[in-house]
Amino acid sequence: MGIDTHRDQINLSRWLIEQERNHGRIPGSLRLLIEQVARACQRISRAVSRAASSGVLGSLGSENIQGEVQKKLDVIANDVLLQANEWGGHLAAMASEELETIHTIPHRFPRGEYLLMFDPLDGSSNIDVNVTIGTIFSVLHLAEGAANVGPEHFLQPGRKQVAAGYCTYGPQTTLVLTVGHGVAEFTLDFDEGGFVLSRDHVQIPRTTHEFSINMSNMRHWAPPVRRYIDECLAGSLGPRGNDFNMRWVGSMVADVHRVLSRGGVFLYPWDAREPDRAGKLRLMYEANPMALLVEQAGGMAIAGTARILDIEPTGLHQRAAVMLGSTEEVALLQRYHAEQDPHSHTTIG
Ligand code: P6P
Repeated sequence: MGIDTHRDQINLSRWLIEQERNHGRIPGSLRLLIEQVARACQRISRAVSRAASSGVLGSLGSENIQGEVQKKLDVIANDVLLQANEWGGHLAAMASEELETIHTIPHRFPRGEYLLMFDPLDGSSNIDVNVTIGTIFSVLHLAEGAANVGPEHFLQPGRKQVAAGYCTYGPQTTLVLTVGHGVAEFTLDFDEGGFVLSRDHVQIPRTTHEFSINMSNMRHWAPPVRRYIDECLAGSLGPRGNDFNMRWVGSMVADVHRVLSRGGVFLYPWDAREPDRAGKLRLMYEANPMALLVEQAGGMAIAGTARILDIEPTGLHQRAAVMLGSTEEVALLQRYHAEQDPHSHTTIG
């Protein structure tokens, strides 16, 4: 007897309508915005899966505003998100890792109450080697009465996000989303032609024996991170009394999705080679959305001693140190940062 995999499937639209109608958790305008973002991710997923055959792998030979080599798919993904979201009437403006300043809504379209930020294609150094990459997005409310929206309106702490999520483009195309009441995971179903609920009420295990960090940077870490990783590496004979496993995909969406799926701790810490830079990852459209998802799933997300969601932003593209995942491990990291010699390096946050 065949297994009816489509019986009672809840698709993204139904889940969002239930959040709006049954729980009064989101207004219709936010529901429609999220649906537009999801449809854009569907289009990006198709572009990624056809990249080789359509000749859009590789670099453009240009750099983005971060001074990073721009991949063809970075620009394609960015354009898909801008075009999909500028006409809906839900947004006042958008900000992207690929754009130096904000993208205001053209006058021919109505303006809305939300601000959308995104990293259109995170992990793009993995595109050409067929490793999971993804889109990360964050939604804020435009301040009441704001007339001409500017970059300053985006500079809100992560705890103010009204929605956040990411979409992985890997063996499956998976959308992971929070609207502030837990985390739900949707998987792109080609028969359905859209995202269907694959996991609701996602919870990160409080404990883990798996850490995720780029070990090649070890000699450049601040003492608290070095102490934590050294103890993990010491294994069952060391102070932790357990052996630890390590995973590092080098694509934040892939590494964070693993943490959300089975627990773990993900770190991209401050690096002594760039002492004036808090970290590599960007606060507004990488650290903040991932931190909200992790906290909504029962985990923790810190930048050192500070909670990531409490960092007061000063720039659209500012960076942050990121340590997130299973609560017991992140709490230990936070303690080590609090204990560190105040005269040693102090990381921002
Ligand atoms: P590294 C991808 O370029 C990215 O921004 C994140 O997705 C990822 O976690 C990190 O950088 C990987 O950095 O230094 O290991 O290549």
